[in-house]
Amino acid sequence: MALLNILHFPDPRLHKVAQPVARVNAFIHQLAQDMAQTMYAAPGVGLAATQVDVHLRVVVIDISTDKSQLITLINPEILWASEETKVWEEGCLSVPDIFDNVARPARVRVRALNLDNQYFELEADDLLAVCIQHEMDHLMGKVFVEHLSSLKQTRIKNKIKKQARKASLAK
Ligand code: K1U
Ligand code: ZN
Repeated sequence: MALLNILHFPDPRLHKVAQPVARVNAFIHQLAQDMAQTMYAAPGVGLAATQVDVHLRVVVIDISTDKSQLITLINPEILWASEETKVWEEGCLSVPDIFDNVARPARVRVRALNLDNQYFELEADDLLAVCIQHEMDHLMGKVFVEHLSSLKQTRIKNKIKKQARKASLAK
């Protein structure tokens, strides 16, 4: 197993569109394992392959408190989304220390392949629904801050630049 490097916004590679997985093979098994280890170590509750610079439609999620409910979604598709929306304060491992409110459908039904190459369906609400949609945005090259106003996006970019300047001075 390996810890993978997580790309940080505004890295342009976060905007690449991920390609469908053609075959769930040993490479995908290893990738999913490494992504899960990276997510748990961060720590986070989700990770998309895009965030580790692999542009394939693979997502891992575990919203449990004891790391016991790992879900791997390969080639996920939203089959249904509720009209009702819910606002949730989101964070992102690719945008450290930034949290903001995003409105998304409150419930979704998703279909995906698992690591045994079998389709399964999942209906989700609350944090799981938020997380699935947030990770599927990553696969489309979209970072959650792009749901925010352009004023907020500019402020976030300035804050990140300031953090980077501070970090390079500390070296
Ligand atoms: O995609 C990512 O960067 C992962 C992201 C998922 C997410 C969380 C909350 C709302 C929307 C999407 C994170 O995991 S951010 C870190 C986080 O939320 C968390 C970290 C430790 C314990 C519990 C939550
Ligand atoms: Zn994210």
